[in-house]
Amino acid sequence: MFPYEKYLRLEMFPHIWCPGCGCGIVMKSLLRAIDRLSLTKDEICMVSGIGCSSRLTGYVDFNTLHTTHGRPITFATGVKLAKPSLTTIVITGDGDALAIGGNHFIHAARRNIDLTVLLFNNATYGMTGGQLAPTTPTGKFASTARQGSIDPPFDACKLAIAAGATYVARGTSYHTQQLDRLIEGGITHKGFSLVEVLENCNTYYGRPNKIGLLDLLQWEKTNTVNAKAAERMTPEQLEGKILTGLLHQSDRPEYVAQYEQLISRVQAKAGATA
Ligand SMILES: Cc1ncc(C[n+]2csc(CCOP(=O)(O)OP(=O)(O)O)c2C)c(N)n1
Ligand code: SF4
Ligand SMILES: [Mg+2]
Repeated sequence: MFPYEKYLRLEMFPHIWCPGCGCGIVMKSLLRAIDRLSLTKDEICMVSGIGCSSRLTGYVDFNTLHTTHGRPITFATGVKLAKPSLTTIVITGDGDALAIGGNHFIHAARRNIDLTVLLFNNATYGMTGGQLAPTTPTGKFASTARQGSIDPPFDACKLAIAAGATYVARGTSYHTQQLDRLIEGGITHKGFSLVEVLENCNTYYGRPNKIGLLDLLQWEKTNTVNAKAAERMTPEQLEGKILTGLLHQSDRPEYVAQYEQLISRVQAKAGATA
């Protein structure tokens, strides 16, 4: 049995998550990935925004910052610039990262700043009662889309790749072993990493859409295909499927390292002219 307690602030329990919520599954995956990397608690800083998923930083025993809605990447950027040795992980929801925080998401990817963004995509604003998110599939119901959404949803991974992210992966709360590896890969990658996780909000997404918890998990299983397996499939077989696994990895200069070089250059120049 994995010793989750080792990484938890048990005094903060019971947690706020509904029975069956995907957030706990993803948190456990994150803890297993960290354990496999043999990182000490002091070497990690986790920064979250506001939302059910963002509540995670209260429960885990690392350096943690629970910040404001849409701004965890901003705070994490400050942490990383001030102390580059910290492995800095952003815990964020689909509303937090892609709606109110969308601009910060794009520009951190563009800068290729060495953060790992763990994006909990439950296709809704869970914490505030199931409003329409930029990830809610067209036609689905939400508390602000009583007749079904007419909005097309974002693909967070495509957005991150287009903006310049250098590690982009997608997992689900159903495929937990795959998710462990994707998170591990994101943390070890030097540069902006996105790990999007399709997870369930059985309360505020499932209920208005009349989808029970098991069917939500079944959906994650049957509607996703690993990108490697997809290479051997026909367009007809891939129709309607969402790709999971490592979707993109590239190598280009990381922002904090460049910033430190810039400071050294300026200091050397100032020293030479003093
Ligand atoms: C500036 C600001 N605007 C709005 C809110 C209200 N609010 C809190 S959480 C949230 C949405 C959360 O959705 P998401 O980020 O997807 O997280 P989830 O709860 O689904 O995990 C909103 C709109 C807020 N706290 N602050
Ligand atoms: S409202 Fe949804 S996201 Fe929030 S704890 Fe409940 S199931 Fe999870
Ligand atoms: Mg959400």
